[in-house]
Amino acid sequence: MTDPVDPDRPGPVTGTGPALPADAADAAKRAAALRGEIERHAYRYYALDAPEISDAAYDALVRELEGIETRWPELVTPDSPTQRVGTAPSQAFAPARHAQRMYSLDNAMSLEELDEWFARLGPDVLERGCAFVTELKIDGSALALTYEHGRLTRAATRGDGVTGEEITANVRTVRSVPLRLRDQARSGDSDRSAWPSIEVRGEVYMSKPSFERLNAEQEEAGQPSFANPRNAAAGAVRQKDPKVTAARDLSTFIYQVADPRSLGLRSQSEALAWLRAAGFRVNPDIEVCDTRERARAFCEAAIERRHNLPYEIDGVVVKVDSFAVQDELGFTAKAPRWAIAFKFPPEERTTVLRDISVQVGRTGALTPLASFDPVLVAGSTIARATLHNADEVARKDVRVGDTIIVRKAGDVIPEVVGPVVGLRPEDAAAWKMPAVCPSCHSPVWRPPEEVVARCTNVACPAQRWERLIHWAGRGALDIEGLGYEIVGRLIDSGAVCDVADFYTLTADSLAALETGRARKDGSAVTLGPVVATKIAANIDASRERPLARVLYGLGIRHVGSSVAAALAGAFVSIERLEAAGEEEIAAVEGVGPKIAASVTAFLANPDNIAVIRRLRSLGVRMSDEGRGGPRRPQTLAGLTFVLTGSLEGRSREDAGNALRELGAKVSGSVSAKTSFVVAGEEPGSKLARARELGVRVLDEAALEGVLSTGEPPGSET
Ligand code: 3BA
Repeated sequence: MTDPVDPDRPGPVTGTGPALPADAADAAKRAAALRGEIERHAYRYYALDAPEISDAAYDALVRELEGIETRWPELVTPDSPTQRVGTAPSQAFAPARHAQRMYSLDNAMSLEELDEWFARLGPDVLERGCAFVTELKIDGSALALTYEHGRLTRAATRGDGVTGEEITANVRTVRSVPLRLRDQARSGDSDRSAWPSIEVRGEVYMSKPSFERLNAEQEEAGQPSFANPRNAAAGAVRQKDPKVTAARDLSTFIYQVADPRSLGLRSQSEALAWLRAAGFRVNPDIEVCDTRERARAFCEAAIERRHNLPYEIDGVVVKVDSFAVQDELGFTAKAPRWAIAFKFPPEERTTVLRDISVQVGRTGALTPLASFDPVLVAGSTIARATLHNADEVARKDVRVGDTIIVRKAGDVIPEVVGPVVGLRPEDAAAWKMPAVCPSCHSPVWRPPEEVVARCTNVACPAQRWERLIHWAGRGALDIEGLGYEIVGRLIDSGAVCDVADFYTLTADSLAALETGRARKDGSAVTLGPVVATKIAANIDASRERPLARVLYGLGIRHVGSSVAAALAGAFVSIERLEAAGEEEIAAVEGVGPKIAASVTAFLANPDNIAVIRRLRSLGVRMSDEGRGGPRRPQTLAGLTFVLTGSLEGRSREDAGNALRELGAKVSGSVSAKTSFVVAGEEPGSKLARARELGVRVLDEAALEGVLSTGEPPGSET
């Protein structure tokens, strides 16, 4: 679903969707109805993972509500779905005292310890047919949510269990956190004020895919990556600016009602069902176990299952189901006796560190990389891991020749835990960041306050290589065929030095490029006309990419793809961005002073300006002017279109660009991955192929419908 609060999302699209209500009274009614409906769909999407309507349709509802709230600001309520971001950034975090203490959990570090816990419960409890609830132990950050009169009034971290930090503004941006409780969960009369004050607890976490995406973005922006999803989530809820939290794609699983008896609940399983009905996201992967054997089996099975889940877990929490039995068992000084955290054995392996090499990034950042004997860890073989920076190498004190412990952070990213010092060879020397760049031998410089050392040479071939690759990459100008090999060859041959040079290449000059391989007779193998023609066409097509991609492709520090989109939306053409002052840039939603300074510095550099001038003279557009204003919502993202035959109203190229602007991919050939084929007059073989593969076919009218509304084709076409 397109994020209704994404700071990068363009504002309401005027001229589409329902007209505004006639007067304030109608508007109030419509806004209330929209809020109810949006909440219902958000609940279905975020809590139940079962959306009823398309993302685009959902967006349309949010947009309509935004439109009404813009026209009648007095109708904005703090719990409106449009208000997830908007509260002023908090200063520090105020202390938040918990209504009931948040205990910790005792750990069982093995199945034996789990059995000991069962034994400690005592025969009385077990003989009375005690049931257990087993819950996956989400590896996130504990969270307490307070609702008054059914409305979210406070969110807090656990802190020391008595007092946490107040992080309400940030948590409001997490879309699985309901701003209002669902009425279905409340027994009795319909008056909202009849809700008792309620506190619930759970875990806020970042999914594995979101974590990987975040780290990729951090890298793109030249920022340090996060070690694991737990740190990323904990950091995200403690941001000064809720917009940053909003951009982090956090989720929640709620598992506890602080005072369940006040709601008439009698067991943990009832509490979980209540939480789900009240609108919270509750992990479905729980089991009510009649015997300890079943609970034990759930724990054992989870050791294997953990790798297949989209979020990280670090164990299983086993709880006595009945609150009556829980009350009998009570608490120790720090934890309930009626619950235990079964912790997974860590998946760590040892291997031998063979080398610490240094990689040069496109911004010149030097990153130490550990190479070790391949080992199988948590389901896959690893042989390399980043050591992030020199401080990290020093802190871990890993040396070439060391036996090292390796694991996977978040079960995906290889990580060096540290050396086994007892096995260190006598001659192993501490590692130092080289004083010169491994690629160009220019001096390395590390600013006093920074952890990252950089090659100081802008003309460094390794940096240049990475910069050129970045320009051609997926999120940037997306020029298929320009990978490491060919770009490397183009640099070596002297054909390409900066990104503008790509646009001086022709099919002929590319065809003659030597690939570095030789035939038996010693003659050089060249790229050849077929591949060359394709690449030349791809380069040509990239001239028309939207401004956001160009800005991202330039590789300005701190300008990742979402910042690039914000800048493109605000300035529309590179000329206007060049003309803008630093303050004006800093004022753009989602930008800010640090990014603005970086953009201004980039544009103040005559070399960069020269490249931009050349790009322009070589036909790269760098402007969204005449493309229907600011960037349109990417409602067709993830869909692939193929155009065939001639269209009456516009050229195929034009239609392709219009589809791309809505986020679609436009391809030249039909495959099983094609979402839609648009068939004009005299379509030819692509239409036949589409029929063969069962790919849906649109006529020109349907295409125009898609382009004007921005909605993906409905199921009727
Ligand atoms: N259940 C963490 N504590 C949990 C309510 C008790 C508890 C947890 C849990 C104390 C998870 C300690 C912090 C805390 C709420 C105190 C879970 C998880 N149950 N499923 C028994 O998934 N990480 N953590 N949280 N109160």
